[in-house]
Amino acid sequence: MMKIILGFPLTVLLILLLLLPDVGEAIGVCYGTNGNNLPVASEVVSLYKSNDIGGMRIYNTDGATLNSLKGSNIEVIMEVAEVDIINIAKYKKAAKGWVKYNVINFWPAVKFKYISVGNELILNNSIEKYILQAIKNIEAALSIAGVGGMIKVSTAVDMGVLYKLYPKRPPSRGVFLKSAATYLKPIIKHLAKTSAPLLFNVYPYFTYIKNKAQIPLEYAMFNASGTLVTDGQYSYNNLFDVLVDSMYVAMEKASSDGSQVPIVVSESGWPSRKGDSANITNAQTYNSNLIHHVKKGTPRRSGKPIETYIFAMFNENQNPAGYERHWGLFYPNKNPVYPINFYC
Ligand SMILES: *[C@@H]1O[C@H](CO)[C@@H](O)[C@H](O)[C@H]1NC(C)=O
Ligand SMILES: *[C@@H]1O[C@H](CO)[C@@H](O)[C@H](O)[C@H]1NC(C)=O
Ligand SMILES: CC(=O)N[C@H]1CO[C@H](CO)[C@@H](O)[C@@H]1O
Repeated sequence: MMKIILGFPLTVLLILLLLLPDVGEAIGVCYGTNGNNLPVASEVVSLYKSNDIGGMRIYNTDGATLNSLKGSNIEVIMEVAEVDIINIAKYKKAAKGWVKYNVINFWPAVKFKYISVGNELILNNSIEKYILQAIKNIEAALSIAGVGGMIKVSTAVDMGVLYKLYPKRPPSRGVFLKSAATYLKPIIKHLAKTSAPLLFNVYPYFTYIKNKAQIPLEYAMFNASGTLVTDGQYSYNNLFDVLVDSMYVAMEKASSDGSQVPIVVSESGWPSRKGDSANITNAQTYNSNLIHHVKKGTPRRSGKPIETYIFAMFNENQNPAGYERHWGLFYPNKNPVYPINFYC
């Protein structure tokens, strides 16, 4: 009898614990620095902490940022800048230097999770042919430094690498453009071998504004209960899942072991001003729904949370004029553009 009386609340407690969200696990925010009025790095890191943002993507190797991140427990995606890629691909010594200076100097006080060799460099770029070798040289340098396999190395791609995205093609017909496949096939094969994810910048916003006649706004913002597209056994009620699953299919087609490579959503967001369907309500709706949605995975990877980084932390006044200056969750004065809860 006693056991049952004691056991009951314990069971309830356990169930409650299981129901608790894995706080801050899957959500990060991109710290873009294309503004001349942004807070200093130490204040930015404090802002991440006070908002329980557990991940940060940075597009540089700024020493002040890395020093501020020490001991913060924030997981970091750091970038190998475009200008450094060719050297790092050509010279193992350059890779070793980069790793020593930017990683080992701060490790393990800074929790580097991924290193992205470039951002959106596949297609139309003379550097794309160096990306895989740069990935390999950075990995070798990490190994020599004793942290091999602890920090995964990858690259970030945009939606432009996919051939005729939805609404032209359903996810099952997802495939890389030929010119992108040349570079991505060996990269995917390599990522499967190293158990690293592909970093994918996913913007339902762009697909929506280009196809408004076919895609009602609610489907772009996770706000629809109906079906946007039925694709064999899979049924989609939002555009984000369509785009991510198109990429999964393309990766499977590109390499026999492509299905082993997970996707990390390395950017996604919605502007709050100065663009088609860009206002605070829509941005808040998209980003809060995104935070909840990614816990559930996509139809083709159901139940598998997608690690996701929202673009971006701040409105950046040195981006091209228009909506590109209004992706931020915060104004440069650190006030929120709209309330958003990173707990789910
Ligand atoms: C390459 O760049 C040109 C000019 O900027 C653009 O028109 C074209 O769509 C791009 N191609 C791809 C595949 O991104
Ligand atoms: C935001 O835009 C949507 C249409 O995209 C519109 O329905 C809504 O009223 C707008 N909200 C505000 C606050 O302007
Ligand atoms: C119609 C509808 O479902 N609206 C919801 C869209 O998403 C926001 C943010 O989660 C909700 O507050 C709305 O109720």
